[in-house]
Amino acid sequence: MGGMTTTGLLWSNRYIEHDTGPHHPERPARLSGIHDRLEKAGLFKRTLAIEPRAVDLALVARVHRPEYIERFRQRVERGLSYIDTQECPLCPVTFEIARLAAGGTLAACDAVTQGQVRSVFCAIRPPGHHSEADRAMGFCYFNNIAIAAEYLRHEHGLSRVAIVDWDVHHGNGTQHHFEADPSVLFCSIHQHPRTLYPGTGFEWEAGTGAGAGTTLNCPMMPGSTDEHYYRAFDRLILPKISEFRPEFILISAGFDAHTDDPLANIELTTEAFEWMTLQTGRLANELGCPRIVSVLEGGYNIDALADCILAHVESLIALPPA
Ligand code: OKP
Ligand code: ZN
Repeated sequence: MGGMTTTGLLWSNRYIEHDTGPHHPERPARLSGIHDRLEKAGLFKRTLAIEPRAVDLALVARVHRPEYIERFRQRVERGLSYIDTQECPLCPVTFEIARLAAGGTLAACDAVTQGQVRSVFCAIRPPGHHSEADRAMGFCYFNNIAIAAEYLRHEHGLSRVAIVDWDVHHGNGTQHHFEADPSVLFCSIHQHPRTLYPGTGFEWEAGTGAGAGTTLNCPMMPGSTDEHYYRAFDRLILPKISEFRPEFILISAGFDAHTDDPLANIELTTEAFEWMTLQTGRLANELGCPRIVSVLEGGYNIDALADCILAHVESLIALPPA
């Protein structure tokens, strides 16, 4: 298989245009920093370039209330400086770039389902996993991964989609959207909610109604290391995915559990992200579902972020063919 392009890279310089102001951790430099590192490693040559498009708002409306979508659009149009919280600042193109972020994940899903590549990493911002049906939260405006999962279910007709969220913060928006839905498995590993934003993601949050059992939360104590994460993956997350037998795996790939990240207190090395990627990919092969789309969420130390993304994409490329 030498030389065959198996991995796509969704990239657009337009994601740099979402301007969060001078002191915000979720800043444009996150992406420019990644670019230089990936370029030097030759990654743009070893992956298939995938271009984003602006998401159709009807697809956003599967996840967000039309009132919220309209309020977001209008606040940007009126030049207001934030939406719902000052942690979610607005600039003149925030609405447009948020549409491009969600649309990017859909373009990635298309490339994978059409068989152009077996996996895609989406280097997008703003992130999405905290945003709820009717509000922006924690740097997130549109829930990119939830919009992608709904798209796979309804536009591509899939029956079972698994989401693995290893951002250090709990993906509250994603969990709440799929909590009662048995067709989407949501597994999150994050710093314990008693010690970190957003304060949800306890292990007893395990799904509701028909969705009972298709939410899995693995809260991790501050100071947790690679070994603690490996144990949670081996004992809880991988068996859960196995049992669910997904047709497609989406990763909410935040890299802020890295030990050098300024926003949290988990102590992962770069190798842990490589390991989690390889384990997820190998399991996907075993299940006969090699299709993976990974979507950037957090990661706020730019050097660590670039290292981790490089390791993550290299691991996607290195996965044995299904
Ligand atoms: C976004 B993502 C408490 C500060 C919390 C929000 C952090 C959002 C992280 N007032 N700040 O999950 O990386
Ligand atoms: Zn995070």
